[in-house]
Amino acid sequence: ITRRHFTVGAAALGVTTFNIGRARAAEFSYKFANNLALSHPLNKRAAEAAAKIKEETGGRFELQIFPSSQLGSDTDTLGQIRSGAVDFFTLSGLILSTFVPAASINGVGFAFKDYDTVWKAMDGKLGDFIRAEIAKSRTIFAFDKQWDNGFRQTTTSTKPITSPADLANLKIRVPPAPLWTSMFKAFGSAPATINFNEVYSALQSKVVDAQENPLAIIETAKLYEVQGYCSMTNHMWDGFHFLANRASWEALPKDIQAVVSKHINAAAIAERADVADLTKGLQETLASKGMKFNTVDQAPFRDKLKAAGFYTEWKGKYGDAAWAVLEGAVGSLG
Ligand code: X2X
Repeated sequence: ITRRHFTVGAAALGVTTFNIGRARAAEFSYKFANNLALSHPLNKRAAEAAAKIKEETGGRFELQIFPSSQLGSDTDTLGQIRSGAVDFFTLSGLILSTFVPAASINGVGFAFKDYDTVWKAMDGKLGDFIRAEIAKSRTIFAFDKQWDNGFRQTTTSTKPITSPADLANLKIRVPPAPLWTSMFKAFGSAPATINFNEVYSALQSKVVDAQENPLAIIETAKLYEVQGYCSMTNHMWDGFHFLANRASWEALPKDIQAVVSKHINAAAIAERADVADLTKGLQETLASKGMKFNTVDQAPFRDKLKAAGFYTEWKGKYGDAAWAVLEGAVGSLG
């Protein structure tokens, strides 16, 4: 909370400086919030895009980036993007599902086998379907290109996860989204919903013994400091929608909108490649920091979810039409 007030205060100070005579302030100064460390490729590419947008608009548009949940947790920030208190927000589709239920559909357990399938789906019919559902909210919409979070792996402080039985009764942190809780309940775990900005301390203080995230986050959020095992479960692919508050967006002149969307979508594509590059070397890097890695056979994990009725339940929730779009992209899940 202290940090948050500090940041907002600093932004306000910038405005004050302008009032007492700084040469030129941006005509449009828009806030972009996200939950990741500055070192994550998402923030590096967003900063680069911000510089390009500033240049190409002749300084008329300024993108102010607030990393590391500085403006609040994901749950708080979802409220802020809906009200317009923030203008842009990168959010996992799964968390967005608390407002737009269909947006979690790409997170169904073990749906995606690889990145080729992911980007074909998310830049194609499945992504178009999700973006149309988001747009129906009228208050927010998602830019065309999704940013990568990654394939999620399971870390613990206690033991490696080698079979579904290892997940039984595990106190595992999950992000605030029903699909996550449902999936880990299907495994017999004891999932605890915790926003990302509290994950490090929850692991450190042993409120939970486990969490799951892509390697790029395990590295940039330093989760390896508080987790000893990393099991390559690849149980879900998760990505960030670059969300905009519609009223904020419509307040921009068309030429500025065009420059902003061009650079933001290009940054998303660049970020995907960055995450892929970073991820390649991370198993080795994290192992050198002491994490113990293991691979898993996914088949028994899928079977466990099937037997628990997980796929049937979620097919029912999304509806046959949406489920057909998902299966059209990833193959049969039944
Ligand atoms: O909260 C998480 O674990 C994170 C960072 O992966 C998401 O944004 C869903």
